[in-house]
Amino acid sequence: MLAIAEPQVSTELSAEEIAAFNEKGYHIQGKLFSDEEVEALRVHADRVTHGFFENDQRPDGHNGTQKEDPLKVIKIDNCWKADRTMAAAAMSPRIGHIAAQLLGTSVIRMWHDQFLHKPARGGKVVTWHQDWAYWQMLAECRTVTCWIALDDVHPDSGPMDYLEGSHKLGLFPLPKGITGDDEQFPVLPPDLNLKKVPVLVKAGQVAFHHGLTLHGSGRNTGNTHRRAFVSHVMSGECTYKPGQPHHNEHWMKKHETYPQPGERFHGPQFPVIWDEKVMGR
Ligand SMILES: O=C(O)CCC(=O)C(=O)O
Repeated sequence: MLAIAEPQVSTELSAEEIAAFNEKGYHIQGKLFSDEEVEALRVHADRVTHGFFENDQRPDGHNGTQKEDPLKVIKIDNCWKADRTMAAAAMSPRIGHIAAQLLGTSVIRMWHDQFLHKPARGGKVVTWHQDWAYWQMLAECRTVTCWIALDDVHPDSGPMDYLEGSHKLGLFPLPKGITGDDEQFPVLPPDLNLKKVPVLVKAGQVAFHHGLTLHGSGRNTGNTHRRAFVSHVMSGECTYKPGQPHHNEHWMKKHETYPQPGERFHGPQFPVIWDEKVMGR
């Protein structure tokens, strides 16, 4: 396991950066993970993809391999359970501290992580969506997605695009094709006249977005992989609202401790990754 040393870089945000996140719905952070850490994450993500697990637990979900479909966007959920290096990154206090400042809260819990691999010259379209649309078992939209780039992202590698300010427009209906299986990017409604911002980041940088920010990504037509390790996190204030199925609901009930409807999330499925009282400097 690679020890992801803490702290390595400053994670203190300025008031201007927080105000810009509230205005635009995203925040692009400089390099939070070193080249050595990124390389370790690539190696460990590859191991998990091929079924080599360090722990006695498996990830919570794996959508298949590129052997079945070379264009497939590989998605593996909750790698943190299977691999200690991936756990250290998904639950890094660097991520937790920044997320806490963006959400204006003192406690951050893991919602779930996801390794995403859009292969070179492949990887279909991830259609426009809002993360919280899939997470209605969280009663409050107090979430941030922290997208850790494991490769430099180029204009032709199928970068994620944000629609700036879309988080202020409320919840849109759930789209079809979220799984990265679309052939083409759907045309945006003409009245959605928002700036499209491509996330062109270097490996080790982290892009943070609000749970209501519309985003998606096109095909990877380039010659390089586009891998990302994503830590989806929530405020410690979030409460459980049953109704819409989610894999977390199934897995949380495998433990002795999990929230009842209306209670705050707690229990081993949702580890605390930042607590200002304990970890704040
Ligand atoms: O990486 C992508 O193309 C999409 C990622 C995404 O939808 C997310 O992390 O919420």
